[in-house]
Amino acid sequence: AASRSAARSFSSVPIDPSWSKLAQEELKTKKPEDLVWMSAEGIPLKPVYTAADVKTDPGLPGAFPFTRGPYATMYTNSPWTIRQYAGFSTAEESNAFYRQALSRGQQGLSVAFDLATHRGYDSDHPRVKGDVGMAGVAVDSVEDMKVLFNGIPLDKVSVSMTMNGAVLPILAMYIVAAEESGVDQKKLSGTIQNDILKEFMVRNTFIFPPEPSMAIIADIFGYTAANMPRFNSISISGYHMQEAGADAVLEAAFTIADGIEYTRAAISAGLTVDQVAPRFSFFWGIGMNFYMEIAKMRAARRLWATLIQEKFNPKDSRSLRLRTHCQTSGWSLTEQEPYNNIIRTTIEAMAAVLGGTQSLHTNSFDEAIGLPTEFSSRLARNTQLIIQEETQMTRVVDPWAGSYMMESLTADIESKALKIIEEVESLGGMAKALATGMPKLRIEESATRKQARIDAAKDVIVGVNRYANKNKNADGDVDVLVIDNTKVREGQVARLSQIKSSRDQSKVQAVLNRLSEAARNVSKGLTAGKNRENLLALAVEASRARATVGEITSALEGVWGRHAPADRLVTGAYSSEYTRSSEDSEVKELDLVKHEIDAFTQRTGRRPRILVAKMGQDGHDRGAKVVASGFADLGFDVDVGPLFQTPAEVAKQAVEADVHIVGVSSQAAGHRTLVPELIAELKKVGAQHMLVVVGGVIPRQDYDMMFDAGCSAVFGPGTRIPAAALQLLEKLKNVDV
Ligand code: DCA
Repeated sequence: AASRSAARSFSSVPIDPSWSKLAQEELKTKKPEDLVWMSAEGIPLKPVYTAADVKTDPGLPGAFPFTRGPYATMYTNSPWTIRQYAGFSTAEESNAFYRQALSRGQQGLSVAFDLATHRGYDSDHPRVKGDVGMAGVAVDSVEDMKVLFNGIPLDKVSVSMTMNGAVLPILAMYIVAAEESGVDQKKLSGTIQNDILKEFMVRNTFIFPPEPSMAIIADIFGYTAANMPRFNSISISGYHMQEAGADAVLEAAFTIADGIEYTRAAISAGLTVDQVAPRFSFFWGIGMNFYMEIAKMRAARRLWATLIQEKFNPKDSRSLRLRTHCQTSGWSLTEQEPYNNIIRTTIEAMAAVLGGTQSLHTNSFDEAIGLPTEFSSRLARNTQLIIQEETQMTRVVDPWAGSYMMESLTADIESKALKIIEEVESLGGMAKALATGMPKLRIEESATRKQARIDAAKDVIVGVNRYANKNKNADGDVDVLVIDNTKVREGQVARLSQIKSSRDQSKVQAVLNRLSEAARNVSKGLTAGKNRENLLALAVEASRARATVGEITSALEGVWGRHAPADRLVTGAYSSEYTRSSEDSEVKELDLVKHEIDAFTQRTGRRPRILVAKMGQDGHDRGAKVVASGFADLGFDVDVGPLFQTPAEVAKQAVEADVHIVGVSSQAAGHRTLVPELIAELKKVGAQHMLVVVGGVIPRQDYDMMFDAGCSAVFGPGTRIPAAALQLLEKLKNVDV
């Protein structure tokens, strides 16, 4: 298949003629052009590069345009920060984990919050029953935050917090927790993610509508610029775009475009570029396309420097310097043969390091199966320690500079990304572009194509679509962390009621009223510092008074409302990529699916209909979207449910749409609580005949629990869409519909 697709197009890619002659002898019947490989980004990778391919001098590290790194000496003087992202249900457990990790080589902290906290709900809220303590630590008030950092010197250890939706209460509680442990906010070093644009694009842990969300960010910029000089006020994130299926060019382009939009937001709020941009930081996902990832990081640094210079003309050169965190790709991890993931992560970590990252998280090998254990976390951390301390890779700055291939690839990514950035700018910048749906659709289209390439085995994944181990249990069962979500919730609820009974209620109410007043002023278009109070300053006061995350959020939500996204589905991308590149056997499989669908339609008078549902606060919807697009392209009728549903809401929609199948997508362990509840709700409304299937990150250990609860099938990561469709059509034969 590889040579067939290569032969299709690339006679126009210039290949060195002298080399072509040499190559021709070895190639026999093939042509040198047949060796050109087209990447997902639409960049041809040639078998050989020469000096003629290099058009740009990368300059020196630490100097404009920073292609080779933000610092002159890079790792030769100070290596990247080993910063593992973690959070375990309760503040106590997480604190113990952080302290142990720091004593064993970790250098900075990175806090994962649970989904309830992300979405601004206290742990006692009925909507978040399945979410409390899942995929991160539950924080309801400053008391939880104090436990979280107990015994950790916050003036020395830098702390990154992945928080976007509930960014005001969380950053405020961090400031107050530090203050009450004797560390002034001036001394705090670290990063708050605070990147709401990508939430609207891909990650979905927003709370408020876009406009007030941008006002919150500008207020955080203003507050940190004045009070927290060592703190990075934002982590502008491409990572989640890559996880949602964006290729390297889309990831770089949309992320830089976001950064430009944030700079503009700061300037409209009365700040200067040099007050904010030096404390902007970035965040890349690093996948398996090794050269591409290194080139992406180099290209992005150059793009940022060039565009910020051109658009905002800063005086401080630090405004031009792109500093970044990287995380190895969660998407690239497979449930099948999970130990392969250690190898993948190592290679990705090397790409991040050779690309010049400032800070790095390496994934645990079991993350496609469940939440990481202590064992898998240790291996992940050691992966970085080994690269940092055993390989001597830190001894040279940007060793790829001057590589014909790397300089050429860097320039290719730069020019392709620049075109997309210009397209976004011509729509009026990222906020406006988002409103048109363009970035989201581009990413979803890229994701769907990628899935089709994998299903057609055009992109090889060892152990999944090639070289699969027939003996499924060869590696034994991998341990996963099981969280007793009910117990975590009970503990949180007890602490909440204790706080609420011991605080000065009138003081809390007074500051919450001021927050609502400030929110109203935001809606009137007033600017912080001049004619209204700064939202973060108010959240700090509220946190000191022991207001909770949920209360601070509600005070604002009462004015702004909660954002409900409109949804669109990509069509055609799956089937076009699939048929274009498939082996005959795979095309036959598609024909079989079509045949079965026709048979079903004849039997029942309508096409098979599936509702793809997301329950709880887990906003990861790439899987759900790809499945929905794929099934629609195969000929199913597909309904896509809104995000953040309760089981009862899903059951209601399933009945209203009269579907045959409810497909639940679960990425954050909520299925243990939510799937049994959904099945009970379906029974209640007389829809027990509907097939319920679950897909996503479902640990093997949970499969029996899912089947016992009444699920018809469980589809883990790596499931091919046509295979899943055939299995469901087979099951529908036994259902009276
Ligand atoms: N020579 C001299 N000083 C150096 C060198 C060098 N070669 N390299 C780094 N430094 C300095 C930096 O200037 C910085 O000092 P500062 O605090 O006064 O600015 C300090 O050493 C730390 O280095 P830095 O590169 O800023 O690394 P981190 O503190 O780890 O920050 C950054 C990395 C990406 C900027 C930050 O936003 C971050 O940690 N992000 C993580 C986001 C995250 O965890 N997300 C989770 C998903």
